[in-house]
Amino acid sequence: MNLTKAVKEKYKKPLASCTNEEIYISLLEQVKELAKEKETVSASKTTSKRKLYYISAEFLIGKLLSNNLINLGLYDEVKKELAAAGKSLAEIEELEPEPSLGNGGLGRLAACFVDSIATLGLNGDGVGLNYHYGLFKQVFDKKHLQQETPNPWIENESWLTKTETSYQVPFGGFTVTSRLYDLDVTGYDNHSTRLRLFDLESVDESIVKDGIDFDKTEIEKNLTLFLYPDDSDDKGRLLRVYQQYFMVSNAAQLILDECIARGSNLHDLADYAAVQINDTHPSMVIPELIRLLGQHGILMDEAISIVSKVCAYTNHTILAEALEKWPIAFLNKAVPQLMPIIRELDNRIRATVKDESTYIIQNGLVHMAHMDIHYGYSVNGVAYLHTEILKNTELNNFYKLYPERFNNKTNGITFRRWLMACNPELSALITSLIGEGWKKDAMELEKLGASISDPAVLTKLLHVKAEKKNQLVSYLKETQGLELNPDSIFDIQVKRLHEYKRQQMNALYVIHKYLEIKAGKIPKKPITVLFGAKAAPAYVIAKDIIHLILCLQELINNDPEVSPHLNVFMVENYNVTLAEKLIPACDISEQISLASKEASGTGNMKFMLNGALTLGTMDGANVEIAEPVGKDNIFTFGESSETVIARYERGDYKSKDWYEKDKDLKAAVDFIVGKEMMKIGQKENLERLYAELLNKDWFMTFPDFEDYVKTREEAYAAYTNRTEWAKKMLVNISKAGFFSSDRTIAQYNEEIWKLS
Ligand code: GPV
Repeated sequence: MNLTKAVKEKYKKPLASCTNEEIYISLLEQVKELAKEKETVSASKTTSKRKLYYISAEFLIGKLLSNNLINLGLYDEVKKELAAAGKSLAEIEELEPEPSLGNGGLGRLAACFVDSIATLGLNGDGVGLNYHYGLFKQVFDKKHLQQETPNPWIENESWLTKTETSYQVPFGGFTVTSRLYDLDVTGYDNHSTRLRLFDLESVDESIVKDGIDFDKTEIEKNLTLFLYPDDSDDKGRLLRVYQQYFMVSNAAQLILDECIARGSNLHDLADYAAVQINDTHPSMVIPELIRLLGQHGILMDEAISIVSKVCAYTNHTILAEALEKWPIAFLNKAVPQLMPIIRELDNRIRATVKDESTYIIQNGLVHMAHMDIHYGYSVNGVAYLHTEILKNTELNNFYKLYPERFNNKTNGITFRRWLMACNPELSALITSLIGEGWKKDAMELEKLGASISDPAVLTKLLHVKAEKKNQLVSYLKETQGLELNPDSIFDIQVKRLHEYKRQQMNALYVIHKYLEIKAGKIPKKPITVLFGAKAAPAYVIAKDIIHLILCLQELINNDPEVSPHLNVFMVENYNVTLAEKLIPACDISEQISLASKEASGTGNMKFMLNGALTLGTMDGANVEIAEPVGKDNIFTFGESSETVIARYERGDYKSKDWYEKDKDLKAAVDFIVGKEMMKIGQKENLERLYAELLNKDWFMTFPDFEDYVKTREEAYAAYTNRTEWAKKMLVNISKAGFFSSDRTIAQYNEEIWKLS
């Protein structure tokens, strides 16, 4: 790429005289063109007849400029060219809006997967929706409460390319027209693929009023405005059904069109297409494909058997409330054409399967996962422990019916974004030690083990960490006005706010530490506790937990006795961009979900890769991190998943008993409604949270509290031995190779998709 020449042609002036906006737009155009070329090359190179369609309601792709430059091998060159003209690539990157087309882990996983599909040169696309505002932007108000505002990301110049493809999507009583936008996804040093995002032709941004409010009944205008509208009321839930059907009907029409164009007669569809259903949001693709095959003259028996060879389902949670069940009335209203097919699918199960708990329709509700499992050829969990729990507990009734369908695919992350792009300093150190091979084969990171006793390497590693901490300090000062102490332990918990992830337990620790410092017990090394989390707009307790943390931030950081030793910050609007700054700067990674509840976690992998040590429960992928790094290089605590599952089964958990038994815990919990907090915070929020913990504590923070405090102290103590700590960092980095999404995707392909 020759940027100087490109801007000369476009703006008739030298690079040095261009504004950052002009350069950004020029870069965007250049990169888009190059990605498109790679796309054409990849498509012509592929030998696979079978093509993967990864359908997902979320693709949390993050900013694309740097990532694309890295994958195209242009990053260093462009950076230099810009620097020579007195321009900073980092400043230009700041201009790019982040497309927030996902909520959290599930959406980010889908984005990592598309990156790996492109890198491995697999014949596959991602298919989803083009939300205009994506997830809301989070702001904290003066009362220390979360507010939500729209987060527009589509500008005149964007990564999207409008295509000629458009479909009719029928709903009960009306039909809408769609439009496909493509977004090229570059793979590392090789291929490229596409994200296919469907939009609504009649979408109308002007109906968004106050904050993120809009008329939820105006489907013809609102369908692709927001990701996951507030689903706390029936109107929102119904809109969700409309969105899901819009997504899968478009996907199904696209799949059939493409397969026919590539030579399929539809009877052989399974030779041409594999569909991965990313959790249950795209589940209606099963009846929709059956319906469309029917329109092509294929009878029900055969259509069902074809679709069952095409569709595979990934489960991402065991939380009962997250397993989607739609009222028949909703489906009858939104998509009446699907209900007879869903009934037929259910009747066939009723005729052959005795176990009623597996039926698709029960008590007026359609169980989406049940449909996926009966009519898909593969069911996978996302980490070893999670898949075991699915097989032995949550989905045991299905496992007994179809043991051969169940398999595990432990999640992974793309090392391009989560190491090369966000931490070039560490990447360079790694390359200087073991060469470039790790960039294509992440398992080569194991070679770092050879440097474990090399003091010069350990010193460099600590220097990189210190440098990343300094960069974070400047960034948060500039962008959010936060004052962090770079010479403190950075202890970070960033992820969606959810009770099962237990940010409240971390906050209780903070209170405990505050009380200790007040009583004169000073920590050896200052501690900075960082949180980043959005709460679903209608999730009351989650918002109360944010309130608690923001009040603690106010109290602690302004207390001259405490703030030299302990600081607390909640960064505003945590998103992919912030994650890329926070993760490389982290010393201790908080992965403290209640054992059995976090299906996998993927932040845990990103932190490990960047040399943070995990403080975590034996949950999700933490289990698979603990195994290879060994007990000296991770801090685990808390009850086992067996103990937790058994207590839920007995149903005899009483949080108050634990509270009465442990005086430190009691003091921390009482502090929530004590006079210091009441002065800063809102009585209603604090009292509600206090009552919730004392009377319910559904995710059992109290039984784990004592061990959590003890283990966290051990981690802080270990930190003071810098050489030993650096060794632990190095072990973590060297064992991270398994968590590359290239490995995950290779396994999906070998065991599920079987693209040649
Ligand atoms: I279901 N996950 C998510 O982010 N959103 C969802 O709607 C559902 C699951 C997450 C899980 O909570 C994580 O444990 C997991 O790592 C991630 O999906 C990717 O599998």
